[in-house]
Amino acid sequence: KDKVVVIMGASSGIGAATAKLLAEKGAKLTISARRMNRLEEIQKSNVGADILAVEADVSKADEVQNVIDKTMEKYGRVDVMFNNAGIMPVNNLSEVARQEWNQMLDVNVKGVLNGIASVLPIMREQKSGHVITTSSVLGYELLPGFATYSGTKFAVRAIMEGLRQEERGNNIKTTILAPGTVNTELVDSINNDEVREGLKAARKQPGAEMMGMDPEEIASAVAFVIDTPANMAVNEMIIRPTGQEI
Ligand code: NJP
Repeated sequence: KDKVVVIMGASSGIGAATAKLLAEKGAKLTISARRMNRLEEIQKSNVGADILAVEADVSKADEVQNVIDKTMEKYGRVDVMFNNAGIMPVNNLSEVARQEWNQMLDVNVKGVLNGIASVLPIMREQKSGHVITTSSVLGYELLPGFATYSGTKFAVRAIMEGLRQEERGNNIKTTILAPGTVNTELVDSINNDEVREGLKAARKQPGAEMMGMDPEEIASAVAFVIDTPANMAVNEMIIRPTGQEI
């Protein structure tokens, strides 16, 4: 309650669900993504809540910095930075999909670094802050076809643990959020037709409810870590659907 929370990748899925939940809880929000129409829908469905919407492509450092500058203009502080934007245009390495590799590195890795860089000076000055970054169970495990995506999520985990070690003395908390399958639009970013349609079909199979979570369920976990007392930081959260193998 009352915390200033910036959510990158807030236009759908986990980010949008988190924005809605935190708005209900009375947080002061900045929501960001490329699709402004989606961000405006979130604003409209939470009339009375403090929600600033700022367009940004997380792979562009100046656009991420602008999100934080606008947040400072409106609220004067940043308590939580949620680096949640991500894409998953997976393919086997043999496809030599250079463009997909670049996109994944730009959004999933550099996007997170851009987010961290833009809030660190502020959080150090405040002598408090919390950086939450969405990795994945694939930041711990490997699956054929997902090697590059996994690589980006392993990288994010390393960056976040480095941040924890460097900034723990400055009262800056870090949380790595590592979900298993969440029923969001992420599946649409898969370029490999077979993988994408296979995953979509799996959502309709009997028992699918034990193999996938709703973004609202992940949002409640994010709200929990934001609410922890000052002396307690949940540094890693692996959240799988109960029936998921990897
Ligand atoms: O997916 P989705 P999720 N610049 O597609 C934004 C991780 N994860 O909620 O720009 C700025 O509904 C995009 O906004 P827009 C996953 O890797 C998921 O599932 O308008 N924003 C949208 O708001 C990711 O890190 C699962 O297109 C950019 C958001 O990112 C996080 O969860 C499992 C952007 C994606 O929302 C949220 O994904 C797992 C850019 N260049 C990890 N590109 C899962 N769903 O199963 C994309 O282990 N966005």
